[in-house]
Amino acid sequence: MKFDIVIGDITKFKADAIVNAANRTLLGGGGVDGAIHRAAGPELLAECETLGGCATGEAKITGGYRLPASFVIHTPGPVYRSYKPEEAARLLRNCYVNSLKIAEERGLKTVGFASISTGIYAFPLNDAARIVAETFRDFASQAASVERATMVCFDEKTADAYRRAFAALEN
Ligand code: AR6
Repeated sequence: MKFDIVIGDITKFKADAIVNAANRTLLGGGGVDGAIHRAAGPELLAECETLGGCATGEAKITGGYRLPASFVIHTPGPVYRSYKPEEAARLLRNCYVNSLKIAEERGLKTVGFASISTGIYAFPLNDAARIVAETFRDFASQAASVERATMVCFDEKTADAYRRAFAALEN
């Protein structure tokens, strides 16, 4: 599994699945979650309504409907201030690991991730980027179907944090 970074709108990203920074209701919200629901259409909410929510750090998959992506993996990240930092870090790592596990179970090859928890949920960006870099590195050796995990960053500042964290792994 390779991992990389692009800047762009994840609702336009072509991949087998995109990963949504959801909340525990899975019924939509603001930020990237709102954008994904708007772009996918009402069928996405209808499917999400059947799922019964999702615990923080877990993940559930739906169709992508009107999105270019075939599937959406929904994962509620931690609200940073609701946990001790180590627990927030563990939960954020779980978001990425559980999303990748679902992608593996479905035999998916390409997965685009939103920057989970670093917007409204206020997880410090550089800490989140380091956790993601280490999680991707650790998962890469066990990945069978997933060939590429891409961080789809909405702005330059976010992309830069992931760039630096991925580069730090190589040193
Ligand atoms: N494409 C890619 N990234 C985006 C897009 C987009 N179209 N729009 C925003 N981002 P956030 P969270 C980036 O706040 O912190 C929702 O209400 C954004 O710049 O969307 O996990 C949910 O329902 C930031 O870098 O997610 C939850 O209640 C990143 O996506 C809550 O927000 C994540 O920011 C989740 O908060």
